[in-house]
Amino acid sequence: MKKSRLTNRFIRLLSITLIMLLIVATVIGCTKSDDGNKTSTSDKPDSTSDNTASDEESLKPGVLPLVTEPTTLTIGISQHALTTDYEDNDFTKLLEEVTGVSLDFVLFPTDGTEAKQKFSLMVSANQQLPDIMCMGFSDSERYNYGTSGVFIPLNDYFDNDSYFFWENLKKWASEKEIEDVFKYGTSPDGNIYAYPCYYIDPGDASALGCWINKKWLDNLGLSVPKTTDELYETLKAFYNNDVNGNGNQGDEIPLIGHKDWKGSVTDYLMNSFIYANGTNLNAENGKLYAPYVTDQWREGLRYMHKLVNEGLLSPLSFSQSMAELRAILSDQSQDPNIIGAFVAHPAQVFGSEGVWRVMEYIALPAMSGPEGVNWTPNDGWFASYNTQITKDCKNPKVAFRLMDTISREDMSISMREGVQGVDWEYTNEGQPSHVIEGYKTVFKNIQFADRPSRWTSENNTIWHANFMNQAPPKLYGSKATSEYPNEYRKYQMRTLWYESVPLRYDNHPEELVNRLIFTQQELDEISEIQTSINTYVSEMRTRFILGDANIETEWESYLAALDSMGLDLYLKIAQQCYDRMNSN
Ligand SMILES: [Ca+2]
Ligand SMILES: [Ca+2]
Repeated sequence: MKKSRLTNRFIRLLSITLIMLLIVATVIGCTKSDDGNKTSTSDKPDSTSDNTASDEESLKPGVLPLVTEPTTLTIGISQHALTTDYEDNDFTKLLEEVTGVSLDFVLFPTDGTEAKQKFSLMVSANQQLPDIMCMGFSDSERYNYGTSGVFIPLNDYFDNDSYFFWENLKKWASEKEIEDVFKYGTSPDGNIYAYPCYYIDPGDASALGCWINKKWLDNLGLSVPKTTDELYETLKAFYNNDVNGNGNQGDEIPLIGHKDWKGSVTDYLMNSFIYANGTNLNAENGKLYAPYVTDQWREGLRYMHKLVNEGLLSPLSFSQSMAELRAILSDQSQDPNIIGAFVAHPAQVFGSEGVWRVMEYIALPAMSGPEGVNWTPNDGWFASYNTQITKDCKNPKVAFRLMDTISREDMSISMREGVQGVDWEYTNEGQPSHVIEGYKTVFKNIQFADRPSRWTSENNTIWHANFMNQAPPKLYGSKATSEYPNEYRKYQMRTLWYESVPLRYDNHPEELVNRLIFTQQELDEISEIQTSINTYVSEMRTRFILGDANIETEWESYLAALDSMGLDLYLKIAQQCYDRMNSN
């Protein structure tokens, strides 16, 4: 096992914290001039240097308020359509009260692209930048702004000025998760240019699944399919019979999906042949390979082509949007039901009102393929890196500690849920909040008829975005589930969704290649290759499945095309990047 820099940092932080606690305990009431353990400051000028010694005291990590002298920080943020006021705002006021820092806002356009353009123009025009920029950038954009000095590195601040961040993550996240938060936020030069936001719904990363009509299975006296062969026989029975009993033998759609988030029948079924998550590469024992040139991939395509060819898998799955599938599934007037099995997130396709039809469905596990493969694609739990301290910040230490304060557990929840005691509260009712083992209720929403959810309604309670706050999966999953308006909605959310999470959760190979942090030079070499390969693979798998390309006669030319696009070079650079990311 390699020992990571993070672990060292972790140990160092722990010792610093302990030493500080001891010193605080012994020197309370003494003068502050002997602050011998004060750790290195940044090389940036610190405007508090002329402040009184009491400011130095309050600058110790974990001590609030952060300042005793009037201090103002500016925050650049994209204006959210639902946030009516940022300054006269409950979360802003809470933050000001707790930290003692006054906050001013510089509002950027709501549209992400326009917001980035505005920021880029400010940089090139050498305009004064906000102290803190709440804006997500791509890995390479962030790296470029970092190396050109627009954003300052935060590494030392995590070592010396971070308290609540560690308190929250050590309580709720595993060592591996914490390691990943830093691993994927570190630029190729070793610097951390953005403050992470590790706010994760535990079920979402493995949400790709399939749901099947149990009523139809019962009508036919069939058991729940477990293998690709059994699934084939089941879908065939749906096709051949008037299984919904309306006198029409041909109106049933045995299996359908959609082209948007978590709607890919291709991804669901390919994982019965080989691990597949879109066009991602796979890894085995540290060695990368492209799943889409393997015989297993080809077998998967053959299987799905057979389903389409025999009318068992709807070709609409590859072209329709999630909203189009929802229109079918949530249409209360359409009786009887016509869909046998679907790949989609139940919370999305049944709408929020609750429809009777949900009661017919149950969740399917991943189907075992001919070689026993039955993975569930996993997107991983990745932090967002969406807040930066700019070069114009005169007081980066206070700016960083303000970010750190938002990471405190209760502040983190308030940023998302609203006012503690009004919109949410801690609870120890002891009921399981989530069906994944180990998730216990920690907090819950307080519900009022006349006060809708803060997150989805227009208000000046929150910023309607997560920045700098932390809810690792264990904390996110500790929120008690809500009351539901009717039994359909309850069945949809509890049984179909939450209770089926364990079927998919953690059902993936140990090594995943979800994120590769390329250097600019590597990107220059391969970004075009990568784009054309991914586009081609996506197009061709659909064409093979639909029979628009012939899996028997055109497979070799497909492989040759990938060769000529530069698959070897892409794999070589990807391997180099993967090795670098796993070496320190
Ligand atoms: Ca039928
Ligand atoms: Ca029928």
